[in-house]
Parts: sequence; C-alpha cells; structure tokens
Amino acid sequence: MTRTGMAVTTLALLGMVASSAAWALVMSAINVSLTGEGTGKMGMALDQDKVQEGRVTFIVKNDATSETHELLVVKVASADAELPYDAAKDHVNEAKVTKLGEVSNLKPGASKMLTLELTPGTYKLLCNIKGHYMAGMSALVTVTK
Ligand SMILES: [Cu+2]
Repeated sequence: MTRTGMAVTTLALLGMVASSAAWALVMSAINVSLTGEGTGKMGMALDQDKVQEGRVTFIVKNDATSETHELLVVKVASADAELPYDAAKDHVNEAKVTKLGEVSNLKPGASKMLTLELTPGTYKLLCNIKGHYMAGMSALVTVTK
C-alpha cells in the first residue's frame, strides 16, 4: 500500500470511529444519586427525568456514608399510580409490580450501571430496602417517543 493509500484508509477508519461515537451520544444516560442514613430522611435525585425511548443507562451512585441502598426500575400505568405496598414488611411487594431491572445491594460510595431498553411510558425508580421507599427513595422517569 502506498503512503497516500494508507492515509486515506486511516482517515476512513477515523471517520467510522467518529460517527459511532456520535451515535453513542444520542443514547440516554441518567445519573441517579441515592442518599439517606439510618432512620432519617432518604432520597433519590436524578440529573434528568425525561428521556427518549430506546437504550437508557442508569448510572447509580450510593452517596450515603453508612447505608446500603438499591435501585429498582418499575413500569407504572401513570405518574400517580400507587405501588402495592406490604405494610407488614415495610416495602413494595415486588411480586406484584412489573420490574424491569435492578441494582441491588449497593454499598456506601459504590457506583454501578444498569442499561435497559425502555419503551415510551412512565417508570418509577425506587429503593426497596425495608422502610426506604416510604422514607423518600423514589423518583419518576418519563420515556418519550
Ligand atoms: Cu435505600
């Protein structure tokens, strides 16, 4: 191969890398911060709550200092739909919801990614460790066409 031929091939390869990188950028990512300790107030903060349908990556970080948290992604009929709650066990009854994915047992300071294919609709994120949902650990995500 001539030097010119090599340069053209290199440029073509760079072009392919650049266009696949651009394609990667249109996929959605949501940063999720989990907070709260012991019996205090707990929370779940998202950097965005509206994304396009398709592949969505949740980048989940446990920002608590001593408390283990988790993240469940559940499909709901509407934003105000109530999840079936088991009061005796103080958590959402997971057998009665449409669970799409989970990051379980996330230690304080740890991060983990979860990628799901999501269709348009409303999704609820929650931590289902005993008492945490009622302490404030939930958030809604809207997936649009
Ligand atoms: Cu939690």
